[in-house]
Amino acid sequence: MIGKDTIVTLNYTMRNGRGEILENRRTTYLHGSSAISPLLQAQLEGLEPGQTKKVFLKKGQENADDDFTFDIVIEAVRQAMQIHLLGGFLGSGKTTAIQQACRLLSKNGILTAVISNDQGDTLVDSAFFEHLGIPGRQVTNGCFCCNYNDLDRCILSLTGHDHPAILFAESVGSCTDLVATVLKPLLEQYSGWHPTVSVFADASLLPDILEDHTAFDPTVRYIYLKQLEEAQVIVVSKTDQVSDQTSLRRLLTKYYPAKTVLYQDSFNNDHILRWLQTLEQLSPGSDALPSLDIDYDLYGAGEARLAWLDQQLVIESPSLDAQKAALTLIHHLSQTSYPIGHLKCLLDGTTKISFTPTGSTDHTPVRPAASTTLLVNARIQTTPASLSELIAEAIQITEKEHDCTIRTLTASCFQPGFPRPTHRIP
Ligand SMILES: Nc1nc2c(ncn2[C@@H]2O[C@H](COP(=O)(O)OP(=O)(O)OP(=O)(O)O)[C@@H](O)[C@H]2O)c(=O)[nH]1
Ligand SMILES: [Mg+2]
Repeated sequence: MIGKDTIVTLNYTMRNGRGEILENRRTTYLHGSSAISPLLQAQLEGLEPGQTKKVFLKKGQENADDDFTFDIVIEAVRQAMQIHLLGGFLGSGKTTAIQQACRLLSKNGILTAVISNDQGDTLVDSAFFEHLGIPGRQVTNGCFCCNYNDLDRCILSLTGHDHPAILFAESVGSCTDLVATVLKPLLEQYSGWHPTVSVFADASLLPDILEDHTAFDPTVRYIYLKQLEEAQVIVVSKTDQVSDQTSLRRLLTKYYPAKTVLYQDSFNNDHILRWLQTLEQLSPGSDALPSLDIDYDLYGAGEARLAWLDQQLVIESPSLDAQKAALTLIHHLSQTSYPIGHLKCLLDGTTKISFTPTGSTDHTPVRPAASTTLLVNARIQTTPASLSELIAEAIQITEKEHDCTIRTLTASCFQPGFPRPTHRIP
């Protein structure tokens, strides 16, 4: 039955006051949104699939310049989706958890989709989701908070085209204050979708962050801690990489005694199902979720300590060493003495290779190839100038070592701008 936050597919014929047909179309919209006239929506309330109705927009109403009638056939009505926001520092395992969740859910016939987000615009994560066949959209050139209207457009576009029952929105890893700037606005707009927020943290890095033994700048650590503070659920990821789980759990209990904490190996199906179940059982509403008390100057300073590099490369090697050369190039980048947030690369549009503050767990088989493409997304605590230098040097050394040619197709290197959220609900 059509009601607030249902997704409606209908066919309509629109006529003017003289009875001439102006439009004859099929459309899908979210009931209660601004996608179509509120007066028309009000006349559709309560209808079921298969029902027909003539609805009216009279001259003068909502600036109509004529009397319009719409003959409507309701084709489908369904409950809108659940939307799960994922936050957490760079490289903490958000994309991996989404990938595994989508795989498991689709096995059960549950449609999923993803919105990726980044300060840049040539994203490894988006290309990777596309390669996996997961319907996706992206919010680029800034975080969800500062581009809330883009996020909203992506949500509506996915609901209209791909009809996901569960939508994951992965926030860029340098972002925090999600509750005030994204979750609460979503709750106001789409309360029926029960939006949730999980914050991921790498099990091997987390103790160093909590105990302040990290190479990251104090302002970057500030962002990390603020992310955890606002979590509805903390997902301590990559627990399969940690031998002493008892100390880890003790530490989390000490710092976050009141939080729901999940210890997760995202390659374990049971762990992913437990995470999804936990999200489903969270009570809707934002009462229990206070907005952060946050110093935006510190937050902005933390983001500005990180440099962003997106570079698309083509490697050509007459001796069929192109893929090997790509791995060598990544290896040289990973050897930097600057603290790595996330160095993530996509080889030939299919294989993702990651280096995080705790190293790499990816094993990439190489095959002989005369040519290969490599997309590099490097998020490293340094300046854009030294990050550009770093990749230029790595390219030069790799070309010599493998007697190959490396061409740059596109490149951008920058610092994130100061965070200015579209909405902030205290
Ligand atoms: N062993 C293990 N590796 C994991 C797990 N979760 C993520 N990883 C690895 O951690 C690296 C980074 O994971 P991503 O999922 O890309 O991290 P992310 O949070 O999406 O990173 P950004 O989008 O850059 O913020 C990849 O090499 C993953 O394979 C896990 O539970 N266990
Ligand atoms: Mg990611």
